[in-house]
Amino acid sequence: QAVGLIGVPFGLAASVPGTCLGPAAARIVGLAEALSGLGHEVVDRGDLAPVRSHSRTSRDISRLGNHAEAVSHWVEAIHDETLAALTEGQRPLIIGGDHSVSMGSVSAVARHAARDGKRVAVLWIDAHPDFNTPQSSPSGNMHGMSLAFLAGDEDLAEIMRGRAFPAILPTDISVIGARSIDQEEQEAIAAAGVRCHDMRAVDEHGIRYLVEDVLGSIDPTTTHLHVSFDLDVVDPALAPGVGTPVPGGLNYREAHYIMELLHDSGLVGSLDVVELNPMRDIQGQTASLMVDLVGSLFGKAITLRSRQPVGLSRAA
Ligand code: DIR
Ligand code: MN
Ligand code: MN
Ligand code: MN
Repeated sequence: QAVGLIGVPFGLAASVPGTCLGPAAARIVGLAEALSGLGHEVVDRGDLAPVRSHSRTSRDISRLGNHAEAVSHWVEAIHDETLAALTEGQRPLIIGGDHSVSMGSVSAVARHAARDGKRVAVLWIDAHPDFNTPQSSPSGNMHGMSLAFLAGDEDLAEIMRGRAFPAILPTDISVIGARSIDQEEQEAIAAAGVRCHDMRAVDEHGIRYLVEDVLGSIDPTTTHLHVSFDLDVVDPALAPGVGTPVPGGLNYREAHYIMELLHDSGLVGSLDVVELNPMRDIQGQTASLMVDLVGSLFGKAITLRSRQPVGLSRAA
């Protein structure tokens, strides 16, 4: 299956400017070449620009968060392009941009999966669970609201301007690597029943146990798995090129091991990699790490080995 590469040069939903340069940096350090080097056919769909005429409502949505109008236009454009990639039979790979891009990509994935009679499970690999709402957000930055939007928050639904998609069930959402969670956000996650494996869980159980826990419940005949990787999940010492660095993140091997296990599972149907901020990066270090991590998810292995899939196939 060809990889449908979509660049999203948008960063107004984050607090720190610069993630709009993410796709350019990813291309410069050789993202497409890394994938084709692993034997994948890559259809580079280019970088998106928003089309304002998509708007279906004149309603004022500015109360939803900072730059809500711009976020909405971009989310629409991302949604439509991701849906087109899926319809053309490609496996979408979305390069951000800030994490609001996942509102567009995952909503499209959910819509496409529903046509095939499937639902969507989301694995959110991030220092933040991004489960704030316009009411709970301390910052008003909409990249901290993406997962709440995808879980069906009714106010945030206005971002889609009439496009409907099946909300992701909270029980189909897993977070790995969280270590910065706002008070109300914490309560909302617990109330919804989202599976949240924070950094302490990584300490206590290790990556393999947690990834098995996430994948173990996924039956590929009924469920499409979308992975959303926020580079700030990695420790800032290794990934300085992000807008909101938080100490105590994944180390190099932990980050790669997640991607390797995901590859071995054969379950990943779509991926976004977000929050690369080249303005904060040091000599392309984080951009290169991004490309290497994507490589691990797409089959790069240290040595030749047979796949040892975790999850259902292992239990069976
Ligand atoms: C914070 C930061 N929870 C907020 N979120 C970030 O503004 O809602 N997400 N940085 O990646
Ligand atoms: Mn299909
Ligand atoms: Mn995020
Ligand atoms: Mn984050």
